[in-house]
Amino acid sequence: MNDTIAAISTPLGEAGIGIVRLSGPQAEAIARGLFRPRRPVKVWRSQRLYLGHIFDSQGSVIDEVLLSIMRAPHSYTREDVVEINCHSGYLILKRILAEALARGARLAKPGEFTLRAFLSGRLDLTQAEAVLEVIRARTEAGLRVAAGHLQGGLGRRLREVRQGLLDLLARVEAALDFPEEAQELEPVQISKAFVQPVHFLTQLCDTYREGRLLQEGLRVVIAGRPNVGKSSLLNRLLATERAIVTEIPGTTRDVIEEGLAIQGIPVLLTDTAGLRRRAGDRVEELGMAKTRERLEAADIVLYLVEGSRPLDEEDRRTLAELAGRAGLAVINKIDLPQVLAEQELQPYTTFPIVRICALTGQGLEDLQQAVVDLALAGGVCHEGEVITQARHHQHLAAGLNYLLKAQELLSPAPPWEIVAEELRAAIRELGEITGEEVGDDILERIFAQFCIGK
Ligand SMILES: Nc1nc2c(ncn2[C@@H]2O[C@H](COP(=O)(O)OP(=O)(O)OP(=O)(O)O)[C@@H](O)[C@H]2O)c(=O)[nH]1
Ligand SMILES: [Mg+2]
Repeated sequence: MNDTIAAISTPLGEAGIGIVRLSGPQAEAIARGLFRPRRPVKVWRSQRLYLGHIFDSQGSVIDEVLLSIMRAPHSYTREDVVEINCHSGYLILKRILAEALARGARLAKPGEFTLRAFLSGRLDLTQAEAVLEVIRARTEAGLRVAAGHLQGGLGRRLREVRQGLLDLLARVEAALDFPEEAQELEPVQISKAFVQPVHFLTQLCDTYREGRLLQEGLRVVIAGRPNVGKSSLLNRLLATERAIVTEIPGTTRDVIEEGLAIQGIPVLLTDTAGLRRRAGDRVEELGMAKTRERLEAADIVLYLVEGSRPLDEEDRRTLAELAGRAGLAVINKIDLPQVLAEQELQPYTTFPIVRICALTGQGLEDLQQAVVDLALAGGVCHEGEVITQARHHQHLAAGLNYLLKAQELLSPAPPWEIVAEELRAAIRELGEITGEEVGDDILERIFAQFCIGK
C-alpha cells in the first residue's frame, strides 16, 4: 500500500460533476502538481475545498475544479485522499486522470479504495461488502438493510459472539494444558455457554431467505400454453408495452426479463415462450427449452391458463411437474365467457388459484398480494440484523454446524481436544465473515465485483 492510486470515481458520462480520486502517500503532491488555486494558499488544510484550475503538462487548462484534501487518517482509506471535482465530461475526466497517472499515480483496481479502507481497519469485511450493497440496492427495504450493514452492526454482533467463543476456547485449552484443572471443566457449565451463540447464529441464518430476496430479488416466471396472455400479464405488471402481444399462438419465442418492485420487493419478472406439445419450428422448440430452464430456477411460478377454454393435456402435465413448488395458478381472460371453473383446476395443482384479466388489469392487485404472500411465506419480517450475502450464510451455517457438533460432545466425559477443535473451526468461520481470518483469494473475489473508483 505504499503506492498512490487514482481513478475516476463517478460514472463516465455527461453530468454536472465528475470526481477523480487519489489515495496514498503521494496523493497530495501529485494533485497539487496539477492544480493552481485561484487565490494563493498559505497553508493547505485538510477537509477544505479549494477552487482553481487543473493544468496539463503543456501548461494549458483542462478544467476549473474544486479540490479537496483529506489527510490520513481522516479519510475513506485512512490514507491521504484527494478528490478533484471537475465537470463530468468523458474527455475531461480521462485527461485529469491521465495527468495524475503521468505524475506517478497508479490506476486503481476495482474496489481498491474500499479494499484499502478494509486493510487499514476502517471498515470490517461486512461493511466493505455493504458498500456494494448500498450502491446496488433497488428497494427501500434493501437499502435499509444495506445501510445497517455499512454502519457495522452485523460485524459488531458477530465479533461479540466470536469473542465469547474465544473465551470459551481459552477455558477449554487451559484445562487441556493443565490436566489437573480439567476436573474444573463442568460439561454442564460449558454447555450453558453454547446456548446463546447457537441461538443467535440459528436466528441469523434464518434471515437469509428474506435477505437474499431484498438483495437479489425474487425470480418470478410466467409460463403457460401459447396465447393464454403471458406477455399481456408481463406488460400489465410493468405498465409498459415491453413484450409483443398478438392473437397468434407462439408470439413470444425468447425469454423476456425485466426488473420491478412489488410492494417494495425487488422482482425479476420473466415472460417465456408458450409450452405446447409440438413446436411450430426450431426457434419455438429452442424457446420452449429455455422456458423449462427458467421454470427450474424460478422462486415463484405464475402458471397461466385461459378461463375461456378447458384445461388441456399440456396444462395438466406441466402443473403436475410443478407440484410442491411455490407458485400460483392464474386463470386469465375472465372477461370472456368462462368454461374453466376454479373447481375444475383445483385437482390438478398444488398452487393457490387467482383469477385475472390481463387486458383490463382486473385482479392484478390480488395477484401481486399473492406473490408477496408466497415470497414472505414462513419468513417473518425481521427486525435487527438480516444477512443478505450467500458468502455470509455459508460461513454462518458452517460455524453453527461446528458449534452444534461441539455441543453434542459435552457428555459427562467429553473429549475436550475435539471440543476445542470444533470450537476453533466455528471461530474461524465467523472470522471469515468479518474479515479477521480471510484469505487473499477471497478478498480478491469480493473486491473484483466493485467498480473502479470505489
Ligand atoms: N379477452 C382477453 N384477451 C386477452 C387477455 N389477455 C390477453 N388477451 C389476448 O390474448 C392474445 C394472446 O396474448 P399474449 O399476451 O400474446 O399471449 P402469450 O401467452 O404471451 O402468447 P405466446 O407468446 O404466443 O405464448 C392477445 O390477442 C391478447 O390481446 C384477457 O385478459 N382477456
Ligand atoms: Mg407471449
